[in-house]
Amino acid sequence: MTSILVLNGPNLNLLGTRQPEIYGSTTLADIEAMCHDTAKTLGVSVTFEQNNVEGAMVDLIHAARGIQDGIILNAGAYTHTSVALMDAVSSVEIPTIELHLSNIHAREEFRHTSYIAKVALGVICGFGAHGYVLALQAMAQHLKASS
Ligand code: CA2
Repeated sequence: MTSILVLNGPNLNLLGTRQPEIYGSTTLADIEAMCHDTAKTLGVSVTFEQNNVEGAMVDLIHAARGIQDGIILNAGAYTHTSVALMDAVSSVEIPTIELHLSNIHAREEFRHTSYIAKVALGVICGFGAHGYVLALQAMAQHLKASS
């Protein structure tokens, strides 16, 4: 079965508890449940992870090699700073969709830069928690078309 890693970065464990005006009131546990429901309808399997540590995220991306067919990556603030995550994504050669809850281009200037976008298949942002559903649909479609 096609398997997709959904990897979330720093502070996303706080979703639904603070700043609902920016990130909504859905918790990460709600999003995980949505991803598993969506995966079921798409006929794929999802592994859902969150980590606050950049190096641990690099390790999770490396561990996906040969196991996961696609990665959906909300790297949080590391999106805008991490050459290490960019290199990890390009080294494993697994199609990766960059995902954000908020529209990073409508926010502060420093959020307009993404190291992940340079090596990503595509980018989805601004649709809140529904973005995870959109990203899973897009990845499942991409993997089907390229198999
Ligand atoms: O919009 C997104 O998904 C972001 O990746 C979220 C990151 C931010 O640094 C990116 O620029 C865009 C921040 C995640 C922080 O999540 C919180 C959730 C609730 C309360 C505080 C932070």
